[in-house]
Amino acid sequence: MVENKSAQRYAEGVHGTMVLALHCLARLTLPKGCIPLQQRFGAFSKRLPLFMLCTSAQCLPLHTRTGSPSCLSLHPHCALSAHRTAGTRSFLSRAWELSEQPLKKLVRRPLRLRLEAGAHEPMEPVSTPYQHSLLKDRSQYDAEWRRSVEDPAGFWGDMASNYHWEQQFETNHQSENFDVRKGKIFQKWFRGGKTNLTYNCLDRHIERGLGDSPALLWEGNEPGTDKVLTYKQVHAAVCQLANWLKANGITKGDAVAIYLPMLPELPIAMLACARIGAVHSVIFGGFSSDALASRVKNCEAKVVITATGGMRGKKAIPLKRIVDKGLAKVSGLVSKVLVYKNPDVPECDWTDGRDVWWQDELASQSTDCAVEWVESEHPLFTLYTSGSTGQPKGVLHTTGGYMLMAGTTTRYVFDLQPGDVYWCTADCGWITGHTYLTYGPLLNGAASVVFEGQPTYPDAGRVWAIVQKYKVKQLYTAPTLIRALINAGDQWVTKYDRSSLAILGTVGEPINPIAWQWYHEVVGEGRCPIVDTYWQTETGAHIITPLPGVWPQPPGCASLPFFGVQPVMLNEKGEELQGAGEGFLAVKASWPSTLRTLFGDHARYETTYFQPFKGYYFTGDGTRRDKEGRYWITGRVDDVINVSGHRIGTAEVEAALTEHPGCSEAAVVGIEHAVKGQGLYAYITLKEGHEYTDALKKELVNIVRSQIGAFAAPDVIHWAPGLPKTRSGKIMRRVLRKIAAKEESELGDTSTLADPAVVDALIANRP
Ligand code: 6R9
Repeated sequence: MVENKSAQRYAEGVHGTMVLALHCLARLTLPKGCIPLQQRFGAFSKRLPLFMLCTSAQCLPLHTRTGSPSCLSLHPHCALSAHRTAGTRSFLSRAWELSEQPLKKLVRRPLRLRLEAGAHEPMEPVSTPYQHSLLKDRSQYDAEWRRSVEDPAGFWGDMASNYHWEQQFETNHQSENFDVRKGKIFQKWFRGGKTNLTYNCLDRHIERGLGDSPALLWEGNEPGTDKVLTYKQVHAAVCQLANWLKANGITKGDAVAIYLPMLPELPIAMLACARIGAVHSVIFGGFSSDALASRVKNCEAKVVITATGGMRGKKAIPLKRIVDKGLAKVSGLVSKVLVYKNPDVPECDWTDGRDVWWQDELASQSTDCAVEWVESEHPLFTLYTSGSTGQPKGVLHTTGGYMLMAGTTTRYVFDLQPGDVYWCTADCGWITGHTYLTYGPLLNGAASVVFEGQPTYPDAGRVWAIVQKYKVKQLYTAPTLIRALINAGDQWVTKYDRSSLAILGTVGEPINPIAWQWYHEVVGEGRCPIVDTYWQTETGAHIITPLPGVWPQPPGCASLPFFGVQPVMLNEKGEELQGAGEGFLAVKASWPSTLRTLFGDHARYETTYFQPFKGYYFTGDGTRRDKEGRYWITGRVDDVINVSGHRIGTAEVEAALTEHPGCSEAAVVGIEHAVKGQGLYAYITLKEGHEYTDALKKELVNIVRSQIGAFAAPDVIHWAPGLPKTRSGKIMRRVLRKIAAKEESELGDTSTLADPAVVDALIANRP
């Protein structure tokens, strides 16, 4: 039982939502509208004498376990406290319920409420003692940040001296136009400089005697399968592949598509491209053949590097088969497919003349390959990400600025130093696997863990077994995985030695405070600062992030800008808001790793990022800023949904659904999901003559799987003979979101709907 003295109540605003969390003891009279847990959970709830009220109307207790005291997963954006129960390291979390109107009013007024003597406010910043190796304290950060924005060329010029430049850049190396009214948007960093990212990741360390240190620590899908590659070994493999690429006609500026599982060959392929100035485009192994084809076509890849297949838990993914299918749709473009024979998935089809084996071809290549020195603004990679229209965007990053931000953020945010064992659980198919699995750690001479498998295979202890095995010092992962591991139970964590851990990071979506606290308390035993890093594919590197040990960290807060980044909070009119409040998150000036364009579509680049608020880069996210100037990211404000930290454009999913011959119209919205953060909820209108059946639901889900990938499959299909549209024919997504969230009492004004009756029909039709 939770002891009386530890009962707490507080109200906290996060995500613009005022939340009143009531931790009631059984004796307390419940306010109207609060449903006792007992009622919801039956006998299990007897161990949770707690009640919660939430005005966001989104907070529902979603997961329970009947084992030892455990956590309930909650609405990911809500602030809530958790405290340890006597005698166990587990947390009891709180269930949330909807409150009724009078209480809402009460809650909305002050930010924090104290409702009972002895209550305390648990969401205070957490101080986790840690001595940062570069920054003494907050005032040093303040001074350096100020210099970085007042004298960007000087500041980044100094930082750049940590890297090798074959040709020194000019003193005044930086220029930009961030304002569409003044002409074309551009950003240039390190003008006149020539460098090479792979040289800086590998050769530089070998030259200073780190050649025999581990660079990549590969952990295979099956426990017990592993491989250590030193800097020298990675260098040799990179050179062999770089030589093969050259021998096959790839030169500076050519595009190479990479579709590989998480084998060491994946970062090696990226580094090989960068060594010769080729532009890599990594396509996530979860993408379907259609998605692969559209990306290969868009980036104009001449070569595809793939594998026979890859293992995810017990499942084999036939990557080569997907490539064959995809390339059939873009015939004539790709001249060579280099196939890594993965012994776990040995079979695949073969196209003579086009397909060649990695193992055969590379063995005869030299392990030395001259570096191609490239201008600082030479393209490094394109990476496709979802936007608010159907067509994915090819985000293009260039060499010098990206290198500087990748190296510097990794050094400061993870306090990463040569020899550290660092593990980022992301796949290289996403930006995090580029900046913080490959380039950032290698630029800093660290050992980066590359994990092929699934974090819960063969059991829920795998992550912690890997931490113990490699003595991981910095662990970087996503809130969705943290939530999944919370649900598995603390015993999986505590079974393994985590004493090597020093810093814990998260990325991909706002982290709910309960997940934050579990990560801090259970995983890190209260010793490890948590860095909740906010950034995007487009920003190339962290832009708002804590720095470990430099200031106390409130759970769920991305906090302060990294060096060189000037965030602003804007209102709808694009005016900068001062002080505490809430608004749109934008950035005022260029930082070194800003995306330079969308490949082949500079106009879309300007429209997407620079048109919405003139003079600013618009992130697409909302933010809250507290009176201490800290930023709390509140999530996307556009039609992009964040599922398990993966960005999915609603328009992309809608386009796939309407490919079905029976589908007349589709509208997709996000719903809260306990583990994934957000899930996809699709409203479907069928064409005349088609029947609303369960079999058809399956077909619709399958079409999304095949056009985009399984991770984008809708969680719910809601039959919608009519959609709520304005008289001008625009779908009112707000109404769809409310119905999906079962918040129809909060639909708001529907008077502009062409046919308000469709709303009732949709509610009646709810699956
Ligand atoms: C790195 C990455 C970017 C979107 C971004 C935002 C969300 C990422 C976050 C976060 C709150 C954080 N996001 N990190 N939201 N707190 N620490 O995830 O890139 O796949 O392009 O997604 O993810 O909504 O706009 P990407």
